[in-house]
Amino acid sequence: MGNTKSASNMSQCAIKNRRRSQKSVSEPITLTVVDEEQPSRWQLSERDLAFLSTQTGFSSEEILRWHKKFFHDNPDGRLDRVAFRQFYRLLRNETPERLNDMCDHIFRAFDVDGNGYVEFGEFLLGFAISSHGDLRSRLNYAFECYDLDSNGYLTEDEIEPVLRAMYTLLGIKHVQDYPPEKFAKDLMKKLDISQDGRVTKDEFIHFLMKDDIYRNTVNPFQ
Ligand SMILES: [Ca+2]
Ligand SMILES: [Ca+2]
Repeated sequence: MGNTKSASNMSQCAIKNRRRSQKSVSEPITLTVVDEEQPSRWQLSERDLAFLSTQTGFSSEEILRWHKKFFHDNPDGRLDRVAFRQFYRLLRNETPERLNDMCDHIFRAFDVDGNGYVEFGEFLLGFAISSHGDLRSRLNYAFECYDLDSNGYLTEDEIEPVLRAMYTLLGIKHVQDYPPEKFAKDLMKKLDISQDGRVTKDEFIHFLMKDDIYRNTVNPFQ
């Protein structure tokens, strides 16, 4: 690594439980890379690397490449919404017109601690899980995209605008044939088993694990 900084100055990985919906059975462990003293000159220790590698499945070399690119493009080590759009767009083969609206919802899913920024650890873990994770893990991230107020439940008025962004992402042309508000109503009926007007993460994941027709439109992480 060639890193001569003392261990106390190096980045520290802090494992945090997600702040949302504590009862889900599929809560992923996540991490934040923190260096309060020198946020613009973060370094990854061997320990950080090993931890990130275990969590994401990326090799140390891959993580170092990500790290270099991330900090080159974002010297303060974190992405706000605008920077997130620009960086995330590099990874998805979509035009900005299709991706931008959905990007803001994906941002919310990646910003696990809800501080308004996606830090390097959040980004790497979010990207790894949402693109390479198993279906349950990807749906776990998808749920966070829909939970606009991050209270652990979905309501119909949260589902509709995110579906609208999904229509744009998917390039669905004849929106009037099956408008997002109608889709949201139908989806809500399928999801809300207990019929109390709100959908838990377990209900969301359970239904979409089984129904690939709905899933193909609902899940941004195919
Ligand atoms: Ca964050
Ligand atoms: Ca909610």
